[in-house]
Amino acid sequence: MKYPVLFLFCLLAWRTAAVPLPVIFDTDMDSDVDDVAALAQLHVMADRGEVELLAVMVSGRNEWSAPCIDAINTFYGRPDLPIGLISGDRGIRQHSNYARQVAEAFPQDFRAKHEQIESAVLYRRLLAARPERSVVIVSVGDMTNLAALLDSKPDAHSPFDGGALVAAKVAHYVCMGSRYPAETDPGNGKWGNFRTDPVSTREVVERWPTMLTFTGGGAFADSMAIGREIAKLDPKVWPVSLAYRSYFGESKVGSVRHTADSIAVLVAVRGFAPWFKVVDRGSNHIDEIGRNAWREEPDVPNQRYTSELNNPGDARKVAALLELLAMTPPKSGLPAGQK
Ligand SMILES: [Ca+2]
Ligand SMILES: [Ca+2]
Repeated sequence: MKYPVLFLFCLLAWRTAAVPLPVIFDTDMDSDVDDVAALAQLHVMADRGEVELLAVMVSGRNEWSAPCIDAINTFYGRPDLPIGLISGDRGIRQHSNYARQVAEAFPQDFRAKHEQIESAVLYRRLLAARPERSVVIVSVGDMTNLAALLDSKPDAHSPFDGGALVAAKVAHYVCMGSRYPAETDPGNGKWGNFRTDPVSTREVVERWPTMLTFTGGGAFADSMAIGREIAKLDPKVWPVSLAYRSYFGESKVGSVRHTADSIAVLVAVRGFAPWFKVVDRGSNHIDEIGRNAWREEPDVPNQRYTSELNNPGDARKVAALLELLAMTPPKSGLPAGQK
């Protein structure tokens, strides 16, 4: 991919916010590989002063997801970033074509050194310590942990129950899930984030008390696919390259993959302008197997979605930006002796 010089300049000159946005990233980090690019992009945005990354939560039951996350965090110079494990009894285990490979190939100490803590408890501890309406949550996996958070009871961290704690401390929740305006697949497939744990999905969508932005997948995210350039990086140096190569190698999907999770990160940190079209009238309805439909009535003021570009011709530009972010070296430097 060739980037025009002016475009590169615009990317790198992106205005840095005065105060980094405090972000908690909630990911399945198992079946699909776009979670890896999304986490890499958050780290790069943290290096640039746009984001303060507070924690990463794991929403699935694959035992390699957390060690893989720790390996990526370590690569970006944040080896002790807290990682929360799946909360409660719900949720599923999905296979991963990359999580174990990354966890075993790169330095990480998740099982040896990290606190083994459920996400709902970690959310409570982190939210209780932050200012009012300050934290941004981005979920790019199952909604299991967020349902457990809403259901949580007062504890040593906060006298509030989960719903009240979220209402007090969360400014904005950006949720990558499903397709818009509706997902109508009649099958029972466990895909798209809403179908993996539909009970939790319904609970979170019905009860979330602060601004909730949904971002779509499907053709929208396919139009901004990345991975071809990432996979050219040395997989012995770059976890993101090993992840994409492992994913492409075994799944035979091809040399690019959609950016559903990256789009959610971009919207959460940099907002909708200039690319993303917003629909704010209406509300999201989830059926018993986790299919969704956006309805104009009732209009729920704190729900909105984006699943379309203002100008579809910008898809290549957005993809180039996302791929470049995922390929930006850590501020802490590449591992010693490697380029
Ligand atoms: Ca670690
Ligand atoms: Ca995901």
